[in-house]
Amino acid sequence: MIYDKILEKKNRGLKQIALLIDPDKITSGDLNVLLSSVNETLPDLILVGGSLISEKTDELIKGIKKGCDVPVLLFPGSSIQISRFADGILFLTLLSGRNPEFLISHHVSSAPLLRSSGMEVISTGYILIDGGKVSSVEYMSNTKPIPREKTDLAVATALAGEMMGMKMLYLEAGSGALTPVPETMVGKVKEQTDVPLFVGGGLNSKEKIRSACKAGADVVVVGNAFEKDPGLLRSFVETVREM
Ligand code: 1GP
Repeated sequence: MIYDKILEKKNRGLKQIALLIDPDKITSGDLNVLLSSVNETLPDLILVGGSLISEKTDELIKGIKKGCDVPVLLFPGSSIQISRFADGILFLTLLSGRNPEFLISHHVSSAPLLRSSGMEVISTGYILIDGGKVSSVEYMSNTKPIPREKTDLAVATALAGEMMGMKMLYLEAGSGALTPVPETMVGKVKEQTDVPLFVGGGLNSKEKIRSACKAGADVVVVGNAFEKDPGLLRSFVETVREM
């Protein structure tokens, strides 16, 4: 099971890196470059998802599965972004928001399909933090992010998610965030919770990745930086392995 592996690495104190691929943003040329780099560097996870529904998702996942053995998890923007070709799904609940669509509606709509697909479903508390500009998540979900300085609110939200039984937590500054989730916030959430902690949004340099890991992220997620330069994968994976 993918979750067991994530947990096991976390418990051994190993930092992990997930490569996020947006089906609408990747070209087949870039995918080939990325996949050959994936096979050399072996990131821990590949996440597939974006803000819009893409007809390319199935083909993209089939291509990834054919080209490498890294587990592929869906990172869906809504219940209709599900592909049965993935190994599993981050079953996201947008805990920072107050929009019932993203707290329960999409879950109900997609549950029967997920059950029949047989894919691994990993319940994940998704917490949006202000990353310095309006993110796609904020806009599409019609919810407000937690302000950057409200560490106590982020901690309380994360705690609530863990108490509700969520198996992982995800602090998200939004794709292309101007500033990643503040280190103090990552640190405090880490201090107060036990489940694996994902951190993503705006992690576009080795320094930022190192800081997120040091602050307490168990898994760092990178999307944009690889879209701009697939060649960065190697140095980012190496940075995480050196932690
Ligand atoms: C996943 O949204 C992030 O959490 C990815 O952010 O595209 O900025 O790396 P970037």
